Amino acid sequence: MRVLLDVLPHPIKRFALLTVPLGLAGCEGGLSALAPAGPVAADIAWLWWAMLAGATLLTLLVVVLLVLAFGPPRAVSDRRWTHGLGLWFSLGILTSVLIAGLWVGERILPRDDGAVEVEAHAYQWGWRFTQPGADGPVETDGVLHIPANRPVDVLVTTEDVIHAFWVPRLAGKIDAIPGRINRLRLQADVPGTLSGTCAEFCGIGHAGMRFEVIVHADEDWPDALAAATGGADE
Ligand SMILES: [Cu+2]
Repeated sequence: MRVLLDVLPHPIKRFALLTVPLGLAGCEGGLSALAPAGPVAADIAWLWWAMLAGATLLTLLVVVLLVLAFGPPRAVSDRRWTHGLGLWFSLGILTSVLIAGLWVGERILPRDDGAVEVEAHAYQWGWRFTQPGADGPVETDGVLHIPANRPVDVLVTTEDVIHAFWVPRLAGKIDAIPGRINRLRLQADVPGTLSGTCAEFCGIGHAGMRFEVIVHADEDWPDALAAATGGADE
């Protein structure tokens, strides 16, 4: 990094010093998919980095070609440029990213393996969750309670317009569609509180359509559900 800053012109150096820390700061925090808190999110974060690496290599190829185009003419065969770099290099990277995407997409699918099932019901503008308690379903507003270290399937639906359920540190996002139930697999490594949000613009109250996911130790989960009183008041 120091070497890079030494060779950069002064205005670019100042811009980089200002923007790089700000950009990296955006990768932390409650709604960052790059701070995974479970195996599904870890797979997705890994894919994100793989795609970034592929995009970086392709961008470097274009930049190098651009720099060479402004330099003195060189004797390089057309075949090497078009077949070697233009075709095989690009195709190799795009194929690798495609395979990685298919592999991760397959790994994070819900399976018929006895996962805990909870329901997420979206409305303008909030979330109502239903969890399986010892004495019947437990409804909560704005707070989803799940056990740690167990696969959880969230059955997502809505009563009005399209919303999207997203807990970036646990899984990808999935649409909530009127008249349909969509299933999303997630899993949390350790107990704690995570943030979730609606990820589909759904009207004037969309920006405030946040919710919490409280992850309990597996043995504490039944008691936590029994104590849940229906609101974000724990
Ligand atoms: Cu929304």
